[in-house]
Amino acid sequence: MNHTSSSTGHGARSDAEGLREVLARSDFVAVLTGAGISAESGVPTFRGPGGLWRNWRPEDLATPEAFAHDPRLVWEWYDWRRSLIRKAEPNLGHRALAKLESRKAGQSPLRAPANQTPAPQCSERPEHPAVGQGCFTLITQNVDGLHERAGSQGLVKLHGDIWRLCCVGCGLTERNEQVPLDPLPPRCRCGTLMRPGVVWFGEPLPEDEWRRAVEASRRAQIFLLVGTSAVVYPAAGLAELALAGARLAIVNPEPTPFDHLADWVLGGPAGEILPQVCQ
Ligand code: BJW
Ligand code: ZN
Repeated sequence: MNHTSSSTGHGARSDAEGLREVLARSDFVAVLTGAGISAESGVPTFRGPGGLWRNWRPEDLATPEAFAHDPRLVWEWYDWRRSLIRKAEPNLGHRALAKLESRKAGQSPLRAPANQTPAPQCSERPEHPAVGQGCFTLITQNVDGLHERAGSQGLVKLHGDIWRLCCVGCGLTERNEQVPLDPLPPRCRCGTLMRPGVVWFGEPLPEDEWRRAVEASRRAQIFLLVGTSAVVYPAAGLAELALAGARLAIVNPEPTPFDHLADWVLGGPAGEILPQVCQ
């Protein structure tokens, strides 16, 4: 189905063609994705029909207190999710964003002409500190690794990575792709339990990732909010930051709290809409 009708009730546009043109013309593009972009890969979302929080309470599974109280239960839940994610493949939505990133890196306004030494990318210039690859920044709340597997390079990961473990005591992190996991979390060499390397409720976001996300959102000319309910902060606040100078576009089959502020609301699945707008 082609989601290209003209406008929504509150005046936002819904034409994929118009958004495609603006994305193609913009030098600074930021995208914030959430669980919905992986839904078509078979990874469950958190909220809404079929969402994880329909069957489990976040405070029992996604807080440091929950892990301290019942590490085995939390570990089992993450083991189950890892087994679902292991079977999943990146979909057309992930791939469209990776393609747009590589196209934007090629046409960066900071790039030197072909016969000169290449200019440093945004991240190497003091006036354009780390914003990812070229002037396109993909920020994700997802921990599933599907953006990386689709080829995204300069990804900003706000909520960590389900394929990493982190020591509760000394903070050491390590990659771990074992599926299934052992029934109990392993101990770090310092003797403390390892936990999933993700950000739980009540925990701060990784500092460097957050700084990159804020910079990219402030600089953006167009900010895309894809597959997120946009209710979890501080991530959702990036759209508010961006709105000071950027046009906002939303890709989501369901309404979000930002729809009334958006220039585009494309109401449909990311796997259908992103390939149309990221061409
Ligand atoms: C499709 C689709 C398709 C379907 N195509 N779309 C006010 C009150 C109470 C608390 C707070 C408050 N303000 C802030 C807080 C704190 C809290 C918070 O925001 N709570 C709110 C929920 C109320 N935030 C935090 O605690 C954060 N930390 C913090 O604030 O720290 C402060 C601090 C500072 C200094 C020191 C100490 C602390 C941390 C938040 C961490 C969130 N963690 C989780 C789990 C991550 C690990 C894991 O995966 O297990 O992150 S919760 C969960 O929600 C996960 C997600 O990344 C996050 C966002 O969800 P997302 O991605 O938006 O998914 P859904 O399911 O909500 O939405 C999916 C959407 O897709 C839907 O809209 C669908 O319609 C759509 N969709 N199919 C496109 N095919
Ligand atoms: Zn340790």
